Amino acid sequence: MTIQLYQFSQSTCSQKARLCLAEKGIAYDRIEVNLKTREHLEDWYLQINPNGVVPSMVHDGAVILDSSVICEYLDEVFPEVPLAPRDPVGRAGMRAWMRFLEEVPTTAIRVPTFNKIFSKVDTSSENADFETWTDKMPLRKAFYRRMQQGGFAAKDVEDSLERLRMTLNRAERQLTSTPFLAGDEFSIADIVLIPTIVRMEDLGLDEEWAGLSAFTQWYERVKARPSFDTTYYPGTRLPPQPGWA
Ligand SMILES: N[C@@H](CCC(=O)N[C@@H](CS)C(=O)NCC(=O)O)C(=O)O
Repeated sequence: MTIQLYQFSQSTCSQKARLCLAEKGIAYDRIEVNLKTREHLEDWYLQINPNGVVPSMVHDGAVILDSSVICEYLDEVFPEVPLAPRDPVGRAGMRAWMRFLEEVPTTAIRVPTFNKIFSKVDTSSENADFETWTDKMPLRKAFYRRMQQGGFAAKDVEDSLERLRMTLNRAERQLTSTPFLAGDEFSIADIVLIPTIVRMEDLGLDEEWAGLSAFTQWYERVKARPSFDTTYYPGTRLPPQPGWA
């Protein structure tokens, strides 16, 4: 049995797959696809993943795409450490959380993340061919074009923060009655949320949950799990950099 994870260490989507593999104690090969040098847009990678995004997983030759799909696939194929409620209603609840998290905070966190990263390189020669490489993007062309080279507008950042705050408040309500998002046990729903929260912390947005005690306790609980340190090995977080607001 072999598993290869094509991933980028700092990408939140890759972190979801790594969290899942770590929770299940599955051995795999990590293959770094460098987003900074646009390896994900090279032909060899587009043949594996026509969306031109990471992660992609290859299990005994079968290509599995999309971080949430990868997590559910792993849960089906390696059920020894379950990461989903056993009853259908519980599973539906977990999936409803997953869809919400994919649509709302996962897309929202890209805006402040990209402003931090790209405002640093907007005048460099690395970005001079912006049009050329965004042209090759199967999935994110419009997003990058909207950002353009100077970063997203303040209004876009505010909209994103509103969506992140809404997520935190919704999670707080859930976590007041259950220790994890989908109930009593840690599940894929928690995995989908964790990388966004880690990224918020890295961007200095952690004061957003200062008054949310159930949420704060949840975050402490998930950080104490062995899978957290395995996933966030050195170099995986965005360090505060000189000039960062
Ligand atoms: N729905 C996909 C989205 C994957 C995705 O957006 N990956 C990002 C990194 S988190 C990426 O590869 N971005 C490439 C880019 O921005 O050019 C998944 O969850 O796997």
